[in-house]
Amino acid sequence: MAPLVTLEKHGNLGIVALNNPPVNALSHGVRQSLSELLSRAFSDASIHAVVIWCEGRSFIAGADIREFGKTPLQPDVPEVVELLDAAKKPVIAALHGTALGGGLELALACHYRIALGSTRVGFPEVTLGLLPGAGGTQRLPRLIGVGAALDLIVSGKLISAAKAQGLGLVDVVVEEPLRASALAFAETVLLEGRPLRRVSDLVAKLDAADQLEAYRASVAQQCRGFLAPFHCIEAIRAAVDLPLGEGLARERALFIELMDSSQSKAQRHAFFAEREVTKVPGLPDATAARTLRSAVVVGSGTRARVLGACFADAALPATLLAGTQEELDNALAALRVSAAAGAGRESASTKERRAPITCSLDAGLLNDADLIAEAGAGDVTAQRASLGRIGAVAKPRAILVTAMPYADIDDIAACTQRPEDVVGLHFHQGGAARGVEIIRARDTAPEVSATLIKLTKSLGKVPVVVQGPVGSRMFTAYLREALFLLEEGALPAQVDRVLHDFGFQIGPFAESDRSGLDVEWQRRKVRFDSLDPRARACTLLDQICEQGRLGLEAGAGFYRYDADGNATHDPAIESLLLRHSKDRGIVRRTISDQEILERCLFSLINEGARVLEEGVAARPLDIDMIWIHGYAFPVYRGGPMFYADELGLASVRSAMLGYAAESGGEHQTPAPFVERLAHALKGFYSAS
Ligand code: 3H9
Repeated sequence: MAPLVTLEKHGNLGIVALNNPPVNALSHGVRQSLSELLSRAFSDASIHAVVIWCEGRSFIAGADIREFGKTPLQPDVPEVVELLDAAKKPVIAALHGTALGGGLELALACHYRIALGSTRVGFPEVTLGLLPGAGGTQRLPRLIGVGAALDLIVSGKLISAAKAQGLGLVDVVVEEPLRASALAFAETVLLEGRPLRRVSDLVAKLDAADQLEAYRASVAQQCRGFLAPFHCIEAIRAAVDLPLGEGLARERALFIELMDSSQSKAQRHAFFAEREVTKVPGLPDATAARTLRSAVVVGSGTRARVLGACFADAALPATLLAGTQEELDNALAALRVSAAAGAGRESASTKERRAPITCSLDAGLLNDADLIAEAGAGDVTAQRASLGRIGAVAKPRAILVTAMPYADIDDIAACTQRPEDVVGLHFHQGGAARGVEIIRARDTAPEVSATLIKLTKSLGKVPVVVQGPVGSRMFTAYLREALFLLEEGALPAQVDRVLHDFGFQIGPFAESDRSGLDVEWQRRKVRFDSLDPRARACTLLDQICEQGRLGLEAGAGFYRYDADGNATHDPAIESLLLRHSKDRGIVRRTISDQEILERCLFSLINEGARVLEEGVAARPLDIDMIWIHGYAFPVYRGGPMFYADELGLASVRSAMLGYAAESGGEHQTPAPFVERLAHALKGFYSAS
């Protein structure tokens, strides 16, 4: 195996090179060799300046996240950073790819930083529930000012080399080849006798006395529930208030607090799950994707336009197939409106990649498209018939996509003569969220799933391959419990507040209104015969929908909405609830926030357990990714299945049994999988 770090001499320059693929993370082995070779270079009198650079596609992308939560091994990252800070000869960091977190902290302790133009730098620690813990919060505000440091550290965003140079974070942007440019730069530093510029010698000053408080207030809403952003602000405060040594100690204490927090554990879990989720069991990494040159979306309504826009954004030219001239005109007008709304808000790369999206009445287009999505049928029967017709005319190996979130995918695939080409696709939140479910049927060909993974990943989405709808199925169980709480005595605003306080952006009723109550109502009608007696008798959704209150778009649902879409409590809904409870013989009672939270979440978790047991989702991380990226489940709780494991399934089970005994409902009966795991004192993630 190639050494992780090497020291090479080039005249009077020392080149310390890291080689720890894929991203040169600062693993224990790297830290050990790096500090040994840096010490050697610093004590070698024939070396006058040192260049640090990395092999492979990137400079150092940070500490090795896989080591977090394990016994720390020396030297740690701060020790290596301090070694650099104390260097008595010029040290130049040569950046390319990404220089992130601990990697950027290391570069900040060097005297000069040069970078290729394509480099991106940043402190993404906050996205892992952490803060830069190797001097980043102390050195960055000293170098680029408190305001810019707050923006970079609290947002966790990456910036370009040009922007970093503008901020004074990077000294020079250089051309390829980086190594030669770095050596030339080091020679210039020596020739010109440039001083050792230590960031630690600078002073961090506030722009205004209340700058930190004002910043905290400005991010309070956006960072609600998260610990790390506020710890970042406190650490930056220490850079202003304290001498470097004390500031570093304060940063360390705050870092350790976060590292030990349940939030960081959950966010680190989410980081790895996001990378694991596309390594689908039974779908070899090397599965070749089919070539896609054009897509046709059958339909011209909202669902069809969302799909068409996603395909176009993924560089796949898309045509919406309208049924009538009027539908075509409406679709074109809607496309123009959304193009105008998006103009100016999208990045240059999005604009550059986007393929055209058009609308047509020509059904002949179906014969030649590589991908055909059915998004026009109003119900499952129509969907089956339409896909059957499409399957008969589409060319061989064309992919047939169904976009009906609650349809049985095997049943739909069976309506075509080519089930291997059929797959379901569901973009959460109408394409606005990162979550996407790729629903494969029993016979879906592996390369069909691989094609959709590739397509959706190119959009920056988090695709999850499942065997049937997962998110919508679990949402139904969650909403069902929330509806039971309404008939027992709660009001929509109370339930929504409790789930919002837990960390969801919005609660189940506001969420249902936003996505349109007709979706859930339709699903209820399709499944009515299989519902348990209590769910059948809980007709609240039917009553509300029958009044035309179909949610936000209709101006009323569980709430009433003003012209700007702001929700208000509606006395009509309260009267409806009182009447319904009375008719059902239910004596309304005061329900505690804890009961609301537990019953809603445990219903969600319980349905997740069934989904796993039936093999509809292969792994708990699939469900967690769907809920974090599709339903804004708070990432700092790691997703419903991770959260359940953190609570302990034995305690989830006993709380559920308690509620089942009180309300006499089957709905709070733990799923057999929960029972088994709870008895074995295992969790979803330690099931096997
Ligand atoms: C830190 O630095 C703390 C310090 O302040 C203080 C310390 C005291 N460690 O994302 P990709 C793996 S915290 C370990 O698919 P891309 C990743 O799991 C750290 N492993 O590639 C994947 O593995 P696999 C601050 C890591 O090109 C593989 O590398 N830094 C790390 O789409 C490829 O990753 C960060 O938070 C790591 N640091 O994106 C940066 N990074 O192949 C986190 C990646 O087994 N990393 N891996 O699935 C990233 O944001 C992206 O990986 C990056 C590349 C942009 C670098």
